[in-house]
Amino acid sequence: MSKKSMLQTDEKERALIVSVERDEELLPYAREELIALLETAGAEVVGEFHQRRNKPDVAYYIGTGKTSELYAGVQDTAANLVVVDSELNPVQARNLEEAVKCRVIDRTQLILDIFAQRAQTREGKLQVSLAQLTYLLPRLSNLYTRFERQQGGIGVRGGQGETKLETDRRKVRDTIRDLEAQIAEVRSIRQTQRVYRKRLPFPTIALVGYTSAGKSSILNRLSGSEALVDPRLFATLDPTTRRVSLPDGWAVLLTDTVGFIRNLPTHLVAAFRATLEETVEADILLHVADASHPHCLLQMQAVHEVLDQLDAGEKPMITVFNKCDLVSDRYALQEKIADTENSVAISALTGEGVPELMRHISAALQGLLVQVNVLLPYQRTDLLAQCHEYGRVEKVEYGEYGIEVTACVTRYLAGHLQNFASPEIMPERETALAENLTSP
Ligand SMILES: Nc1nc2c(ncn2[C@@H]2O[C@H](COP(=O)(O)OP(=O)(O)OP(=O)(O)O)[C@@H](O)[C@H]2O)c(=O)[nH]1
Ligand SMILES: [Mg+2]
Repeated sequence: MSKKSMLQTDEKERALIVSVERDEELLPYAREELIALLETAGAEVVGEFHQRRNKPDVAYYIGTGKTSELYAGVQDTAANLVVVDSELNPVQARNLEEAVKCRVIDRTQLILDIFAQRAQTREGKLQVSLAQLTYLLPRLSNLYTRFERQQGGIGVRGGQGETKLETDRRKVRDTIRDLEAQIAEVRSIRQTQRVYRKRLPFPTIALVGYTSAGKSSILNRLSGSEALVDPRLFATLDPTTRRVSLPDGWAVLLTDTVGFIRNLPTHLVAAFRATLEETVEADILLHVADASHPHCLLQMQAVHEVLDQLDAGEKPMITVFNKCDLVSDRYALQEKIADTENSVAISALTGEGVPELMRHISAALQGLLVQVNVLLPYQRTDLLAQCHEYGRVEKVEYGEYGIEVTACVTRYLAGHLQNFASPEIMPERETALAENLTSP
């Protein structure tokens, strides 16, 4: 990692977590997830404060009484970080930080920080920086307050500090514009690669799902590749595409990408929108869910919400209940499958259910294929080769007028072949052939 992340300092952060939850049932789940996020970011959780309230406090997020308790908690545990399990508005963040005399960050910042640690490609890094700066802009003045408190305000006090704040706001806005321009440039390069990929008439499948559901493990299992698999959250950030051969002879392109999470920060969805949209532009979505997770259905719902935001909610989808090796209640698993259209239970770890998943993929592919009947001129054996490579050839006859081919191919290839559609009657066949020979 070249750049030190916001969270990681030389010492391990000692974090106190704070949450306000209306739904008592959700509390343990939200708590566990926040702890997992903190561990992923490399911090140690030294204490917890939970409050059940209908609505967070406008000024402090938690009530004033709880704020005093939190201040005492910070002193007792020598915490150097308070993490709030929600998105704080700039005023709440400032007030709380002043009251507890400790750095306060929210769940959004924590997730942005993890993304910053994870980003590998130039595009990934640019997108994370953009999300971070967009988040920071309305909160810049908080940083100054923090700085004044820590540094005794020397050099940033009063009017001078204000002027500096304005200058810095301008600088941040300029940097945001610059980042957007750079992202647009990187994107146009990727667009070219994508057009090239689209020219290959392989059907495309995208793995989507909650973070840590096992998407990369499934990519590895199906393609024999070695994408990064990690128990920590958001192991994968940048999309990876692999070719997968199905037992019935078809090949598909399978793309693995960033996982989703409940309340995925809007800044991140916005910054990653292009990457995500490209991914979900696939012909079929493979929605991977962790069947062993106690809140599997809640996680699936969160995934559907993000997909809806990306206008991909209506795509053909196979739901994959993964990690079935960890599920002891097989009856409950069967119920999940029965309740979810086009779903299958697998274990990427043991391979259980993988043949059935392959069958589901093959069946979904059938919906994308069309049967063509063409008469190819002898000069276009390249098209016959493409039918063999990317489709299934059912009949080939070398005749006087050309090569008669019946094949099942993707719609894309069928589009290319339609110029050669085989006419039924001989005189028309001659006309067609003549046209074919003159077409470019
Ligand atoms: N027991 C069991 N563990 C699994 C299975 N599939 C994945 N895992 C584990 O779950 C963890 C997350 O797996 P990944 O494949 O990295 O999950 P992912 O969905 O790609 O996660 P992100 O990239 O972080 O969004 C790893 O520790 C895997 O070893 C499975 O079928 N059974
Ligand atoms: Mg992954």
